[in-house]
Amino acid sequence: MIKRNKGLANLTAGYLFPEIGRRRREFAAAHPEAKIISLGIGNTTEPVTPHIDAGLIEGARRLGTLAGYSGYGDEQGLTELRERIAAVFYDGKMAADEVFVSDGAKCDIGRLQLLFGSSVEVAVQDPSYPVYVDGSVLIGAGGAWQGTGYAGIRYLPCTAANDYFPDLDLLPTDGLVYFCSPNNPTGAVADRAQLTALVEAARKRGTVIVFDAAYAEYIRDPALPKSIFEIPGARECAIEVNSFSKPIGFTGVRLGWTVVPKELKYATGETVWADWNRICTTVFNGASNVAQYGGLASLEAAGLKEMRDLTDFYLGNAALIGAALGTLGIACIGGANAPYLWAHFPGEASWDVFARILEKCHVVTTPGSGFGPAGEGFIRFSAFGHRTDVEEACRRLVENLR
Ligand code: PL4
Repeated sequence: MIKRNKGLANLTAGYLFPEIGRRRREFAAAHPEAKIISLGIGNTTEPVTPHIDAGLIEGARRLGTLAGYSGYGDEQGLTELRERIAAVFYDGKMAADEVFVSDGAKCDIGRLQLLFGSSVEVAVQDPSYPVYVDGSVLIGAGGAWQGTGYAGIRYLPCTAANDYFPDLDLLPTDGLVYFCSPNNPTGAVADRAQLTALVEAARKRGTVIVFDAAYAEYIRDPALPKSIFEIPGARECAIEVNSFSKPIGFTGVRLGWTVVPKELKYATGETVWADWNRICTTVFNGASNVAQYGGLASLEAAGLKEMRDLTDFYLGNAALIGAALGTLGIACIGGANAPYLWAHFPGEASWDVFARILEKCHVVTTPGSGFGPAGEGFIRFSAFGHRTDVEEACRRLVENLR
């Protein structure tokens, strides 16, 4: 009989977010009267804003006309969109052909593993978005489960003790490090000095940084970098993944991009850019053309204003959650330049706190341990929700967790 992919066999548990959905459904079935509010999965809730929606509608309308119809497009994305992304998010510092439009950051994180194969040593911030670890395990680079983590993954603890920035002496040599800022799940944002140190360390060790900037548009402090490519030397050692999901509510529409600079090379001298182009043209057929017209509209002046207003709205939710946790005396970080808050429940297991909040408040959260061993004892609160739901969730937290 056919053999199972060893990477799949190595995965110990189900993917975190479906597990949260399963526990929520189980609770709802047992308590049909409960009006459950989710501050769990980071899923956008507000309607697509008018100018951007008009871009989507116009994209769909064109497809119904002889002159405007288009079939398969370039796998790398519409030239106009690549140019706009390069201009708006990278100030023209990255060339349009270094921008590869995708169907989302998560999908690109999965495909990126093909560049480096199963023998690369992988490091992740601990805690981190689970796709970095699970994707590495799937491709065979993660190794076997060893109690609290995978043998082939280097977990770089990011805790209050190190200001949520890893010890760079732990970076692998000639390996891969996933780095997310603003961070999911902690909401911590690396400053310029920290990212400069990261780039210097990566270059010294021949390690590639996969920088996940999916929440960059939530940064309000102008001193904080939104892209790794603001840091000198990053062109030689970094790839950036990004997304339209959280800035404009395209979680369901599906649109993102990855930037691969042409200076990034393998030990053998070939460019990573050429291989990424090969992978994209081989196992990807391009993002939806309708989605790309929506993306283009978001990068016009009216769209950028809507993006700012929408991210302000979710940051307003984050402020409410932060205030509620403050009233309860629960220590937390994040929420100021990120849509997540990371709350500490010392001495308690994350899944136990998750269950307590669900039972007492009928509020779904995400257990910190699902993001890595250093997440044990923490709970992530997501700021994605309708304002009335967030207000009600905060009221319940304050009343029932005292
Ligand atoms: C649940 C750091 C959320 N089913 O929408 P994409 O693919 O462009 O971006 C996904 C993504 C990429 N990078 C980071 C992220 O946090 C996310 C989305 N994460 C969360 O609650 O942590 C949604 C999770 C979704 C998933 O598995 O991604």
